[in-house]
Amino acid sequence: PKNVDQFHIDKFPEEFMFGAATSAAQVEGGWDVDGKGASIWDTFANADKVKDKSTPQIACDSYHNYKQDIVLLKQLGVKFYRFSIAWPRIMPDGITRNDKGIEYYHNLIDELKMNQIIPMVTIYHWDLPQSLENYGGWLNSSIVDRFRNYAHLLFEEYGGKVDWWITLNEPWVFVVKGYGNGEFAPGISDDPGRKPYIAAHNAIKAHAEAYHDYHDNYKGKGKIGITLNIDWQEPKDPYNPDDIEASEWAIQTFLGWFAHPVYINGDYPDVMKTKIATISTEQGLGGSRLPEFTAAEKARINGTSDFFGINSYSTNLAYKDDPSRAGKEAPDYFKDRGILSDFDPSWPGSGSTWLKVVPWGLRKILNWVKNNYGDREILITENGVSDNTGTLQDSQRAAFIRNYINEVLKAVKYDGINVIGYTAWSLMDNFEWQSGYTERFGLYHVDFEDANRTRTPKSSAQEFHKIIVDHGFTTESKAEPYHPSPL
Ligand code: GBH
Repeated sequence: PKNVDQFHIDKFPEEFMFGAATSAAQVEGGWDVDGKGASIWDTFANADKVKDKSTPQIACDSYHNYKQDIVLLKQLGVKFYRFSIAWPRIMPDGITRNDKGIEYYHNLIDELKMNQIIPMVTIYHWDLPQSLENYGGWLNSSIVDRFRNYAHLLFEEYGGKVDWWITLNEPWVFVVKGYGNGEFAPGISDDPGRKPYIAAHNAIKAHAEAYHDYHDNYKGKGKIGITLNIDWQEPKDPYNPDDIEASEWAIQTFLGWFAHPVYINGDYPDVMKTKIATISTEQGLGGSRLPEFTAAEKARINGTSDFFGINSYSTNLAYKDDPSRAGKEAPDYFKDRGILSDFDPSWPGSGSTWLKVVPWGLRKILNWVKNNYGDREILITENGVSDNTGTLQDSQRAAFIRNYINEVLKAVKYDGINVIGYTAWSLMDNFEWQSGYTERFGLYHVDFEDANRTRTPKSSAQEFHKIIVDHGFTTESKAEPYHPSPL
C-alpha cells in the first residue's frame, strides 16, 4: 500500500459525512423519571458492580440537557448525530408503551432537524429492560419477537423523521461480556462456552427481523444496518504463517461471527463451525455448542444490512494458543477462539487498557472488510480515545483523531474503499460502562461534580471542527506527538 507512514493532505469526497456519537445509558440519566423502567445497566450499577461504584442514574443528564447537546453538535459542525434510544424508556417492561418516553425522542429528533443535523438512531445500545432480563434476556428466544415489536414501534413513531437506523450496537460485546465472562450487565458467567453463542444466535435473528420489519412491513425509505466492532488483528510475526492464520481466525471468530451471517450467507464462518464442533467433540459432548440456523433462517438473515457499520479503536498482535488445549478444558468462547494477543510496547497507551493508539490499524481493517465482504458502503460508527484526566488541553486526542481520520482518507483515496462517513466517539465524557466515570472519551468535557453537568470544549473539539470545515486536511500533522495520560 502507498504512503503508509506519510500524512496525506487532501479532502474527502463531497458526500463524506462527519458525525458524533453517544448512547442513551451513557449520557441520558433520568433513569427512573417519566415512567422509565430499569435497564440491566441500572441493576448492574446499583449492585455496585461498576469500577468506581458509580451509576448511570444521572450521567450527563442529557434527558434534561439535550438542547445543550445540540448546541455542541452545531459548534462542531457535524452532519449527523448518532444516539441511541433507551428501550426501557419506550417500554418500561420491554412490552408496554410509555408515551412520555416516546415524547422525549420526538423532541430530540425535532430539535436536531431544526438545526439541520441528521438523526442516526441506534435501536439497541446495551440497555435491555430489566423485566426482559428476568426472563433470560438475550438467552430467551422470545427476545426476537420482543425486539421486533420494539423496533416496529420506533419505526411507526419516528420513521417519518429518521432515515438512518442501526439495529444493534456491537453484539459481540453484549453477548461475550454480558453472557460469557460477566464483565458487563447482566453479569452472567456460568456457561461461557454456550451462553454467548445462544445470545448471539438470538441477537442475529432479532436484527434480521427488525431489518425486514423496516423494509417490508413499515416500508421505510431510509437505510438500516448493524454496527459491529473489530480492532485490527496484526499477525504477531508477519512472516510466521501460524500468526497470519491467527490474525485471520481472530477476525473471523469476532467480526465474522456476526458479519458472515449478515453479509455473506446467513451462516457462521466455516472456521468457527469447524473449530467449535471439533473442540466440542474433544470435550466429549454430543454435538457442537454452536447453534445452527435452519435454511429458512439463513435466507432471512442473509443480506440484512444496508451499510457496513463498524466501530474500531485499536490493534492487537495476534498469535495462536496451543491448539491441543481447548478440548481438555471447560467450554469457553475464548478457548474455542484459541487466540492470544499482545500489544507492541511502542504503541502509545490511553485511559483504557485495551486501547493502544495505532492509526494504521484502521486502514488495515477497512481493507480486510472490503476484501472479505465486497465493495460496500462502510460507515465508521465509532472511533475515539480515552484519558483518565478529562483535561481540556487534550492534544493526544486531537492527534488521535487527525491521524486516524487520515488513515480513513488513505483508505478512500489510495485503496478505493467506499467509506461514507466517520463518527467520533464521543460527543462528551460519559458513563463508560463497567469503568464508570474513570475513562473519558469526550470531545467535550463534562463536569460530573456540577449539578448542571456543564459541558466545556476540549482542544480536540476544535481539531475535529477544523477537519470538518476543511472536509479533510490542508496541513501536515503528527506535529503534536501523542502523550499517553498517566494511568
Ligand atoms: C464502544 O465499545 C461502545 O460502543 C461505547 O459504548 C463505548 O463507550 C466505547 O466503545 C468506548 O469503550 O479485551 O477482548 O474484551 C468498544 C468496546 C472495548 C470492545 C474493548 C472490545 C476489547 C476486547 N470494546 N473490547 S476484550
